[in-house]
Amino acid sequence: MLKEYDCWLQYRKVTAQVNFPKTVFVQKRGEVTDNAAREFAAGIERLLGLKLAVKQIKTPPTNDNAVFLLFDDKEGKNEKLKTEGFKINILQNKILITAADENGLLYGVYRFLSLLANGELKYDLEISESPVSPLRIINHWDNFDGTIERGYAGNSLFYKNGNFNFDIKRIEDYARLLASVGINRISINNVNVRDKAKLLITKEYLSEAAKLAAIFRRFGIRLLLSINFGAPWSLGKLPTSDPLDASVAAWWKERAALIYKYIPDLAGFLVKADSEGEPGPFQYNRTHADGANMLAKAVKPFGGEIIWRCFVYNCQQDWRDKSFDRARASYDHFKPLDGSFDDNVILQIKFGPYDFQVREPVSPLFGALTKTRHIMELQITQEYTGHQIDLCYLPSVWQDILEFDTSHGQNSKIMDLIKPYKEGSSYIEGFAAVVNVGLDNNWTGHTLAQANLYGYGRIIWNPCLTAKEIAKEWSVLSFGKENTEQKAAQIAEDILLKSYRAYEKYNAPFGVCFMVTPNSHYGPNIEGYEFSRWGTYHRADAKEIGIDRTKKGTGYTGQYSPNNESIYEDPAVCPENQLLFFHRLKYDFIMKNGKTLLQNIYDNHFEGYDEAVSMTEEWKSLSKILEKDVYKSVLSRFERQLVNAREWRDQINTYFFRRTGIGDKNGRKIFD
Ligand code: GCV
Repeated sequence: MLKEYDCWLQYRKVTAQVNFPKTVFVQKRGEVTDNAAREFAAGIERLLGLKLAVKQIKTPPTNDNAVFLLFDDKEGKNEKLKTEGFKINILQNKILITAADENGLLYGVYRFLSLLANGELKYDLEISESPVSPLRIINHWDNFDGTIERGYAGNSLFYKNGNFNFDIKRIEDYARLLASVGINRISINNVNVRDKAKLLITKEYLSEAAKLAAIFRRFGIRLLLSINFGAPWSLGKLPTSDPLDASVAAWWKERAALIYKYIPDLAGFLVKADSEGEPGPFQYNRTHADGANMLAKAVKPFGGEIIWRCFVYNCQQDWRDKSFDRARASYDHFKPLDGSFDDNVILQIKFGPYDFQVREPVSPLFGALTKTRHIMELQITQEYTGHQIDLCYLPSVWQDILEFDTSHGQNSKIMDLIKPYKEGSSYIEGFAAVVNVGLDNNWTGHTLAQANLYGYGRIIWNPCLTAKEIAKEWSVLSFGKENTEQKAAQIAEDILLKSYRAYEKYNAPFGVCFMVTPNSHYGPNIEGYEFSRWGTYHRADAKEIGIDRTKKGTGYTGQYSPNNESIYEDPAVCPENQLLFFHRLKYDFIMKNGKTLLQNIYDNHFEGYDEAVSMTEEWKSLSKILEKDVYKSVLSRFERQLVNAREWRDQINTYFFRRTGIGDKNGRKIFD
């Protein structure tokens, strides 16, 4: 029985694999610890039907047969337990969960419960873990009217009609889901801070935000607020928001003091500046370092940080002008500023140079910034990957990103660079991702899209986990492992693992990007962005397609380390899935499999659709096994996905057939 609302925390009844003590001793510390003990007892009650007695202690009794939730007393100094880490020991007469700190204890509790749920507890088991990414952030793009920018799972959990509006129980359940996969920060409002959202940093709204902060706090999650850089002018009625103007700096200091009165442990501000119409320092001829540092000084006395987005580009481009390349923008703006940011500024860089495309290269800023703290931004919500109608399992995307080698040196893959920041090294401090949840009962619209939220938490906790391992974990936790549940879990895992490749095949070919319907970003519109101001062109004509980003073209390849530059410069060695991002090629360009580019485009589109059909068929094999409503809701998404995949296949194939006049070598149907 799958309860969609519970996601991966199903906690179905199991038999204890080890002798289970009836008392929990928990070392006194703070409210996250109290919550960890509550979560432990509640989880055990659901899993084993056992009511535990929870007792607080100062120092652990030595000879009791009990569960112990303890802290490593040498907190911070202990070699083995790193920040937010934990250790689980199952002994003959006791169960020990020892943690470095309060968050670590909570994570240890969830890990223990998932081991029990999966039947993996045994005597002498010892597990020790700590998160690889220090910052594990969720970004909400929720608006105060209750809508969610790029949200596909119902309205906001936080707002309605211009005000806060939330169900405490639901927020608590949400915090539990996030904490169970290790999330430790959350921004609660859209980075486009418009209309009433500008009032979030005023007394009236802060008192409500503080209530949310209190819920998340118990789960070890600190709040971030997205702020509008123009607030001194628009809210404070100052004549300017110039970051170097003393009255502006003073306004922010005062504002920060007010905000921290309401939320003393606020993690800081998230800022989208000079981007897609949002105000920023450029308006005053100031740099982004000027802007970020001014804010950083305002929050510094309270231990706050400024997360400053690098999604800065000209969105008023003239499509006629071929000299300008949007892909260059982040690096061109931010690389020269490396080293000029205060130590409580963290740059948030989208994983690719464009915008969460189905396939694009990893941003050249990673590996290039050595004197500035930074994190990577991902998108869990499926803006370009099917709107949670089409299935697209995103850990497959993220695994490719983590495997990207920034310089082909020693330990220079993205996954190797994730560590706490140290000056002089290009360390990535963690991740932020735009979340995919809303008020839908199953949180994510498509039930299988829950795997993307789960997968985000898991992969940033441990970037060595593969997409396959995560799919397996999620499927078993969600569908179960007894009798027919096992088949459902197996099929869910299988479908998840096929889904990204299928989606990529029927989408824009070989990393050329942006053939989507303008604004909505769902479904094909091959020339939808060709003659617009957004700077995302493919420039297909009768003979060629793609942008030349080599030295002879826009020079974008030069932003990478020399090794990568030479790989991307040459179409013969450039990864084929990004070929058209870097090169302008003739349709008869011969690819590694000996077939032309055009024939590969046709093949992928026929195959992509066929793969969507076969995933649907696999799902149908569960018709007698699954609860009707779960089965039907997912099936109806697959049915819609087939319509979309067919549209992509036929529009792309017809477009290139009309352009070239060359048909499919295998004689499959292309509409003319
Ligand atoms: C929040 C893309 C999206 C926008 C989003 C923007 C951003 O352009 O389409 O909806 O705005 O990215 O990341 O700021």
